Amino acid sequence: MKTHSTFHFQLFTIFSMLYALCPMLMLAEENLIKNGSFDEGTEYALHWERADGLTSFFEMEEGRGRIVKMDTQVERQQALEWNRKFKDDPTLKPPQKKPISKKSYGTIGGVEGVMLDSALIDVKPDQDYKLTVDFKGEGKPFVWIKGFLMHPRRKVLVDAYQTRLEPHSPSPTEWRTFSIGFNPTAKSPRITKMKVRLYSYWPNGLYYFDNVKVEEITKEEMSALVDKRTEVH
Ligand SMILES: [Ca+2]
Repeated sequence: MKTHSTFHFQLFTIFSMLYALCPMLMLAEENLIKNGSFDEGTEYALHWERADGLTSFFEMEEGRGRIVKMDTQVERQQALEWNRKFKDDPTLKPPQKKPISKKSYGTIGGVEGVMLDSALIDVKPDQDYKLTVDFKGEGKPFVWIKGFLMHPRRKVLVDAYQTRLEPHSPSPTEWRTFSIGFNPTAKSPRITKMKVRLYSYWPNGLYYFDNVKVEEITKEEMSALVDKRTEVH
């Protein structure tokens, strides 16, 4: 009998612990973007495109671990050439940045902009999502959600949906958190994959990103976010 009750007590303890852990486990699984904090990985952030070391950087910041920094004040030809070389061989050493004026439109920020993509994730049909990002910088970036569908004949993923988060009141020095709600399949039901694209352009300067998160939300949370978005614009 004694053994029996001990056994029950142990079961009870195990279930209580699991129950207490449950919200933590759910929170830990909530972010659909792999390595949204950029902290996983040794030399560079796993599950993200590689930063090229001239226009985009993985840097460490106290209290945040790894973050993404973008510099859009890089002479355009130099940035484009380096980008091509780096894609062919990411072990090459980045070149010294050529001096260029803050006001010049001959920068990468004046034309193409600087971008960095997450890995692709699955899209659920008719699911509302929330995109959140921490940001500070000298201008307003865009954080895109790019959606893709499988081309029925060519069997390749085709770009077919996009929406973007544009921080309404970013600060150059203080981290702030911004969110939007979105639903990739509301108007494009065949979308099956999506990714996040961090993007900065004008004015020329420095842009910083951290804690990129995409999570599933309820219809109620979605309406609240839509209302908030309408108020801002
Ligand atoms: Ca981080």
